[in-house]
Amino acid sequence: MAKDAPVHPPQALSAGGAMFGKLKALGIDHVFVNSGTDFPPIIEGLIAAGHQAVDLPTPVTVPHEMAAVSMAHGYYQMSGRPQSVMLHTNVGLSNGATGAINASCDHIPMLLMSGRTPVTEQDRFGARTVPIGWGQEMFDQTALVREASKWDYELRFPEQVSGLFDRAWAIANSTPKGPVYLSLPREVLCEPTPPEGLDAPSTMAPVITAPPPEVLAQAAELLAGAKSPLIISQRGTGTQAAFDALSGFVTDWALPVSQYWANQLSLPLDHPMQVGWDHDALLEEADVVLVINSLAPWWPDRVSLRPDCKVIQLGPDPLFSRTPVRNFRADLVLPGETGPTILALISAMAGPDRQAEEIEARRQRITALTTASRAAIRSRAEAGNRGPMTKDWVSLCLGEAIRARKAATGQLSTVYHELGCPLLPLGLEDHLSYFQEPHSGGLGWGFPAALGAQMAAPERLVFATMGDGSYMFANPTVCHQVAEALDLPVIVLVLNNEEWGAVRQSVSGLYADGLAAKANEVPLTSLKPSPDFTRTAEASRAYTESVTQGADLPAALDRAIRVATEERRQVLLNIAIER
Ligand SMILES: Cc1ncc(C[n+]2csc(CCOP(=O)(O)OP(=O)(O)O)c2C)c(N)n1
Ligand SMILES: [Mg+2]
Repeated sequence: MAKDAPVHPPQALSAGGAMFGKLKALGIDHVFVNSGTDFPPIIEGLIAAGHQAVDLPTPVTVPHEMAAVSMAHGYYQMSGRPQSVMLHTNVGLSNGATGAINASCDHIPMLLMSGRTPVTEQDRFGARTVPIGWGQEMFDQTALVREASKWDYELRFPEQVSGLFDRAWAIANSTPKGPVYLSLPREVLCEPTPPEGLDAPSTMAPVITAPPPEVLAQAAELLAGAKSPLIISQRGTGTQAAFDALSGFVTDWALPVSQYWANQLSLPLDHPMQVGWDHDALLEEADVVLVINSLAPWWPDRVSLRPDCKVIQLGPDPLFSRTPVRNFRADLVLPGETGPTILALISAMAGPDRQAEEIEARRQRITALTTASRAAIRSRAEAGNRGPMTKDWVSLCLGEAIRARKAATGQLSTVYHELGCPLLPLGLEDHLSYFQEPHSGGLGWGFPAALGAQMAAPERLVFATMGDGSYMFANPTVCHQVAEALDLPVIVLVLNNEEWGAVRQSVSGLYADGLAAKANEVPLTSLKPSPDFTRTAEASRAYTESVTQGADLPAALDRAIRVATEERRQVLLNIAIER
């Protein structure tokens, strides 16, 4: 933020102001804020800190809490830099709770804070003034997000700011990473804070775990000796280095990789070992399965493993200890940050012998399989070029636009997906090119997460693709306002089928021959009449188009990309999708 001329001599900052400098010292660039009447010491303190020329993070005003938390989520995904979020008491926190559940599920570190309504009724600076002081008091405010937090506490005394923030930061960044929560009572925020430690980075280092070398060696032996191996990877490779290395490694050893329900890309979609999503047949014959950071690597009710199959689980929390029931086999576990652990496993594979002939035979078999499946995906997507069109057709066109842009200018793209563009027809190639909603599925995440990602990577093209239901969950007026305020030229694709299609499909999935499967109108799923979403976006001066015919989509995408890159203006395409 802009700093006014320093005022001398500096006054001790209140805890409300001191927090900001501390956040910056911890390496936090932004505080995503939705403020309230408990914020006077925070806002007053922020200005005072500016007057004292304290180095501060950029405060970002976000008019809904779900958007604020999800922006921090997207920012971290793109940059690897944890951010902070500051909300208003219990009511602001409950609006942000779904975002915290999503962040926790996706292992996204962040410092989540909300004010606590004054506990005192009089005779103390900061005490209650208006009826909400009583109305917003809770016995256990933290309970709203405790299950989504790795650690939580309340700031009890102003001199705790530095130490507690160090601890919060170090725990959030420890393996497995995740949100931490601190509540901030108004009276404490009003008190002067001793300066010690406020301008220093954390005195505590995060705990980064790594698998023991002997377990890595065992895993490498298993994988090298496998006749029918399978890798399942849902949450990406963690780092660019691991993304590149995995690609070469699975070619070298002819290891098929399934991206079943993936919410990040682990392997380029045109890679010969990339078997897509439908892995049941390979899984049933597998003798060794390597599960890379996958919460739900297969559908246990549909597919069973061979009794002698060995499963290796790799990732920041291989047993997903925060999930109450998850009984996937784990004969060997490789705990650690995904990127370095993949690299360590690849190094360990230099040890065992290779069955060269077997590997070559497998390579040919898997390559034939994936060549055929890519052709099938493409022709199915092409068949969706109708009016209204299929989501697969939108993915195919978007993928082509993204590759054309990269070829012409070198510009990279990222696609956010929330019931939006399906992964496989996109044909994406790059690390960080794809993010789907976390497996917690708290909708309303995609649009604001894309805004956060665009903030972190202004040089990228960022597409927020989502269903019409998901778009409405995202508080679209809020997201468009933020996009305009922060000059974020995100391209929004609303895949509009005028319904909650996923809910309808879930009914006919469970009751295949049931009444809903045969009904024309399924109760509790219609979103008709569909609002004219272009006008919601135009209210914040977005460039918009409605696309009803599949054949018109490629040109509309070209125009969208031109507006976003040349005018740096947000775009919304309202795309008619068949039911
Ligand atoms: C916050 C939240 N509320 C409700 C749901 C339940 N839910 C899951 S999918 C879905 C429908 C999504 O509709 P849309 O975005 O239009 O995608 P479509 O399936 O129609 O393509 C709903 C309501 C959820 N996941 N999250
Ligand atoms: Mg829909």
